[in-house]
Amino acid sequence: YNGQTPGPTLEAVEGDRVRILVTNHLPEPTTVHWHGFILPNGMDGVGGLTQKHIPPGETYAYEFTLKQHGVQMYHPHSDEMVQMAMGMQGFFVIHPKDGYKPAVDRHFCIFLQEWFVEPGTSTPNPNIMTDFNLFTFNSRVWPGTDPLVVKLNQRVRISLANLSMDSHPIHFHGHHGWLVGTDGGPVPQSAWVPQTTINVPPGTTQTLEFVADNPGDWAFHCHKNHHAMNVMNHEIANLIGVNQEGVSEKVRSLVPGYMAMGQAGMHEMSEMNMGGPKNTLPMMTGTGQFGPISMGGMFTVLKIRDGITSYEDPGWYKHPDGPVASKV
Ligand SMILES: [Cu+2]
Repeated sequence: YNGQTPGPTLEAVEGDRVRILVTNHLPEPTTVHWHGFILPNGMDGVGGLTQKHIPPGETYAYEFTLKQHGVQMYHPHSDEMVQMAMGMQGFFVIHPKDGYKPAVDRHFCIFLQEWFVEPGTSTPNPNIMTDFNLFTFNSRVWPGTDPLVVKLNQRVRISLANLSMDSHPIHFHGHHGWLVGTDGGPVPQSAWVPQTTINVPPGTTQTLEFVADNPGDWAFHCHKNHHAMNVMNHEIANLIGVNQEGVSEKVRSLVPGYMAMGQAGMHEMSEMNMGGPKNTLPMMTGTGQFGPISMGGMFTVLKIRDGITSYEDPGWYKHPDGPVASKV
């Protein structure tokens, strides 16, 4: 949308009347569905059912009044499988007309996505149904994901949206938070459920709120372990505990450069870059102040700091008072 994925985050206030012009620059028809909106049926954007598909080159108008508040999505309802797999999706945040209670200081929006990009190619393959190889926050994999920079004691909202084929249980460290809203609207405060992991099923948004009262660098990631890694072959043999002594030399006489790996686990993958076809990524990557972080995919760092004056990346946490686990 507008040359980017996710598309631009649209923001408006409950009660606003909005008019959205959609010009189809695709080589095939499309529509835009306003996911979770209470609106007139003819504005719902389901091609063939509630409107004509928008032909290539034409502009259609959607116009409706926002009768609700919450974090919603927009996406095509015309050749959905291909168009969503190619990245057509975006947030539409409707703010409450009376403000948030309690007031919120920082609000992040993160789209959870999965892709299959054949190594050496650059076009996502929409025909893949289960075995994806790239898992992204706002179309980026760790360590290219943005850090979530927050001032100490701020009240933070993180809205998570999912139009992929799998659920994504998003886990955050060092804090307890609450599920405060979905694409079905706000959850009354009396019903807030304490959480450290928010599961985000396909076709939903889930909004997490917490008070950032514990300074540090806190991991923030999908808890499906294969989703917090980059491209890997899922059909390799399991070599954990297998004595590979002498095997490397024998195989190397047939396959130059062969390395036997995996006997003790996969950590060694995070310390070497084995190279690969163009446009591929190491399976585990990113380096912190204490060594390789051995993650990828849906992973970023929530950086909570006292005394910062901007939201630029403040670098690694310096542990001024706190202990750090170390050799005894
Ligand atoms: Cu996931």
